[in-house]
Amino acid sequence: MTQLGTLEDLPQDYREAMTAAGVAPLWPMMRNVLPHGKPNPVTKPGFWSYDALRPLLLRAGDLTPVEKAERRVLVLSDPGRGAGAMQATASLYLGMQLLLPGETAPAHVHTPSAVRIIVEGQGGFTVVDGEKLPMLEGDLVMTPGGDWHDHGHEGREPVIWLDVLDLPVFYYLEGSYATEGPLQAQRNRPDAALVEYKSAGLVPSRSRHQARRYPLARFPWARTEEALRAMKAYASTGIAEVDYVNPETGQDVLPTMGFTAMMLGQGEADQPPLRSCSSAFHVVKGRGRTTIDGTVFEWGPKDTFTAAPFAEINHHADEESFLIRAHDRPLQDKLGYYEERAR
Ligand code: GTQ
Repeated sequence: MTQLGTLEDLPQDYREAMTAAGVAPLWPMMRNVLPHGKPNPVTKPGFWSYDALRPLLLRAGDLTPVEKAERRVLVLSDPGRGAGAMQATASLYLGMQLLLPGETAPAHVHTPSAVRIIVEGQGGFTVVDGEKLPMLEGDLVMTPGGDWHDHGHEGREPVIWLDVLDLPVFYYLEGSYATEGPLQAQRNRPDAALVEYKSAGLVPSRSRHQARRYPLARFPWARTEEALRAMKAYASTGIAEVDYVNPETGQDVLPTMGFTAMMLGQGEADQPPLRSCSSAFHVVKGRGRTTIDGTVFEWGPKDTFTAAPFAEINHHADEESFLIRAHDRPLQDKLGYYEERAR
């Protein structure tokens, strides 16, 4: 590899003249902006135990009424970016949100998309463009960018969910903004998971039905688990994995973010290929440990952990385990560079 010139190689008066002219030499920074072979991520592996987050979140419920918060959320900060970072990886924002019985989180619409993975509680719901979506443990509930949404709670215990947003991408583009509005009128019917998209492989007849851009906004966990168990029962080797897709197109559920549910049997290990996307793993059920670039995380139910692009990931399940992996592979596919490298 050629040794490139440094800033110190240049005379002081020339450096000052460049600064005054508002320019900088590329060559001392060449390997920073274009490292060889693979990127050099700022993102570090992160781990958030639910046992640590839960009491902090409940305390936020005492300290800050929802009217003062709009969204009562603790953001999971990437250790590589440090305390206060509003992101978990370069592209993924993760936040734990609390809604107490009787509360509502007001309606708004924004450019980033949000996906909720329900962690605990009963009676919570999200309204997306007038469709009322129940939030049951493990469900994946989508709020695509540009869709009005508000949250409500008809139950008796706190409801907690994990928000996964592509907000860092929109923020980087200086394209992150929201509009507020009144609570939405709810259509008096169950959501599309219970009406139009009850069975894999069956969609409303195309001659009569105009599909929406995001036809299915809730993926009930019970169906995901059932699909994974069936595949696992007949798999000769390896873990079972399913991708969440738009039932009308078969494509990823959102333009930027993808979601994959995984089932590992008791005692089973998994060594995924090195992927160019970053990942956030949320444990729906089970126990095990995952090594990410040499850091070992012991995980249990409702814990969350992250991996940077091209991280070396080794999973081991001590018990039968179910995880949901959020990632930015759909965005990287569109940018034309998603890559998997064999190990
Ligand atoms: O529920 O609409 O964690 O707008 C961050 C921004 C949740 C939400 C977040 C949001 C929301």
